[in-house]
Amino acid sequence: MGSGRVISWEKGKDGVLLTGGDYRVAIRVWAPGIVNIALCLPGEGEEALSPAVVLRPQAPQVQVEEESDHLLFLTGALYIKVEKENLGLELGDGRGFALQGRGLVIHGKEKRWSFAIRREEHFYGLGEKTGFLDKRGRRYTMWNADCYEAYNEGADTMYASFPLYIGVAPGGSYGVYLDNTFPTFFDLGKTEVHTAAFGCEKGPLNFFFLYGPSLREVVERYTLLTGRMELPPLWALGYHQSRYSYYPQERVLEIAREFRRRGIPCDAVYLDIHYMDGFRVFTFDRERFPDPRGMAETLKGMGFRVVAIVDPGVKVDKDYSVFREGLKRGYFVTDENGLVYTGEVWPGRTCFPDFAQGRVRAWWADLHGELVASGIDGIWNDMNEPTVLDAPGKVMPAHLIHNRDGRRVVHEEFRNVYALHMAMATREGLLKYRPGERPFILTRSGFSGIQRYAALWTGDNRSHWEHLRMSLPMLLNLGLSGVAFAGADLGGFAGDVGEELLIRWTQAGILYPFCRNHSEVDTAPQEPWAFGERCEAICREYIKLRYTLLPYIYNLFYRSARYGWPVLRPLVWEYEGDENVHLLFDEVMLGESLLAAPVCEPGRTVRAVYLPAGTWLDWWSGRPLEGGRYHLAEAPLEKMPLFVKAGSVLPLVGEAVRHTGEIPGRVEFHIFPGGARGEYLYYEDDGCSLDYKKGVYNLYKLSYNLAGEELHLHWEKLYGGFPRGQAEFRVVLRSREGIKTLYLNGRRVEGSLRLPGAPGAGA
Ligand code: MIG
Repeated sequence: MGSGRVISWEKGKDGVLLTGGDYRVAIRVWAPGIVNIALCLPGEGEEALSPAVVLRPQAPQVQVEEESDHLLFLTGALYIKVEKENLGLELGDGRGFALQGRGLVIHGKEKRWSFAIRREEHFYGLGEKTGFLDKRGRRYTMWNADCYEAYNEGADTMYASFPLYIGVAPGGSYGVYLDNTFPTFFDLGKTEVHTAAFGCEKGPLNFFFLYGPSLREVVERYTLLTGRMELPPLWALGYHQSRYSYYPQERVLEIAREFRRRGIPCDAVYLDIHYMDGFRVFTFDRERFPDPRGMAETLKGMGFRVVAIVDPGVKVDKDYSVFREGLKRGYFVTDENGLVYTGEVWPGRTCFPDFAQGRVRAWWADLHGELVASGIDGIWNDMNEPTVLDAPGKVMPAHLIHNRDGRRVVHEEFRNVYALHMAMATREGLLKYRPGERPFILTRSGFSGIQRYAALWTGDNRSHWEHLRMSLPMLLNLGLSGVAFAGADLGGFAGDVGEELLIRWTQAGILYPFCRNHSEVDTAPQEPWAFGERCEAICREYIKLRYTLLPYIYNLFYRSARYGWPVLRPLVWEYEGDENVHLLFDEVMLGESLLAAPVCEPGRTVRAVYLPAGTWLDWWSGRPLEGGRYHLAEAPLEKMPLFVKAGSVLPLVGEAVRHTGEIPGRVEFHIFPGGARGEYLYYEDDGCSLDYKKGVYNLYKLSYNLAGEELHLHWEKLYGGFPRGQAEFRVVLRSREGIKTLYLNGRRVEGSLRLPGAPGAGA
């Protein structure tokens, strides 16, 4: 145990290199509040950063002072103290935040850093892990693997890995991102109750300390480091219907028609693996789908998009051009002798594209041409851990070889970023064949940084009440791990859903940033109408609510793209100072204004809801409730407790729509008066193209203040780059209690209130 002491140190332009007996540690400040700490062992060079990292060091000023037993770095708000004796680190801001390191430990093959767990500290992040919101007391491994059988609260590895944890304590918050794509571990007080440790056996012990001091700032820094999402197309935020599998094409059309006939809004239907010819990727089964293009056009006419599944595995079949080409050009993963590896997946014997190679990604991107030409709008990447059905643990051998453009990389090192690279290729393909349009990619597997390319769903959950409940903390922690665009299969994938579960799951599911109903082959029907009128009516109402909220949700996506903030948030995000919410896993906030308490147990018709300080309005009745305490909320089957913070301004869709294509022109602002003032920053663009990156969008600010019986509204165009934006916005006062007169920008308003928007197409 132990790691020896610092023998010498030298200062570089962005940090310090410490040399011990048999190791070196580089400490570099990358940006204010982002410190990189990398260990180098003898014989190891400094390893390149993983593709998760997109930030480049900005080298802020660092001052170093040496004392007999320690070194002290001063940089911006932070100080870093390094004990020479054992490399103990102390990081702090001198204003309440202080984190004590427990030193570096190299023990056999294992190397790890650790920090003392602080008083009342809770741990979040870690991406897609099951269990409750706070991960304290648990140990997790980062290793992408199918977890169909092991999908439960105690699961260790999952489909996607995010080697990030966040510690929140009264003194302030911090995060640690470990940039190593090999299997890594996070032991947050399990082995040693008062120690949070993280490390690995292989690959670099290279981590980034992310300072807060608020949770929000930690996530902002993490997403500065690993990137933020791009704006998805608006249709991707609607309600989506999927099943393993809808076929033939007549059945797909029938599903779409059912939605329209029943007046249930929906934006997309999914093609699962049965659309392919013998599960060969990039083909259609021509008997089941004689005319995919015609089908897609009919669907488009009804306001539907089509998302098709694409797995990485390529069927071994000498008459199949994708296989022949891939084999001839050396595009598949091989063993150390260059022999192509095959494993069993749906098509039978299957090869796996080596996405580490740039030319393989370019080839894969090109293969999407025909899917796009067939009218496919979005791509769904599954089995991309990758999963091999006949391999031990469904994981291909660790010693297989990837070729990272000239450098041989073993599968054990590349596996965790396999799906990330596949998503890069898929994105290239969609951009190539539909230039200027926002790609929509859904992925099962991933790694830190996946948020730049794809939305993520949490894989093969089950139609069990526990899985409905578990979806909330999973999505909350994904949101804190940079993946704001995430969802769980609404209704549950495996097993048979029942009426009550589908109702409760639809109520909760409309809050998921990615909202898709999906279920496994041979399970009970799971469409909103599967259980008769009562269920259908309730599901319809909640799916409609999703569409009512879409402008607000879209604006949350805008904020996520800009700042990395989650869309679905744990209460601790908004009320970090309120210790009552630190463990709350079954209440969620959709942005800063809406708080929902989904019912996750059968037979419940009331539930306890904690409301944080302030006044909250019951969404359904408008009744005000005082926060800072628990309330018992009525929750009959048709009601999910939902609250809006008094003082909020929300952009909502005023009329019922059938799909997102009908939203433009129908946005209105709803004011929920409360307190003396409120404001809202409204973002608007075309919802589909990449023009927003060139400034084609509008930004408005609507604010109000309540002075006695006068409500003063201020409407301001902060930026106007999208002349085809909505021409006029209606304002709805959700309560006029105590309000006698209305003013807009200083002028008294009689009658209905309308705000001027964009100048229109002519401008
Ligand atoms: O389980 O493509 O997680 O969503 O429907 C077999 C078939 C493979 C796993 C995915 C699931 C999908 C299914 N796939």
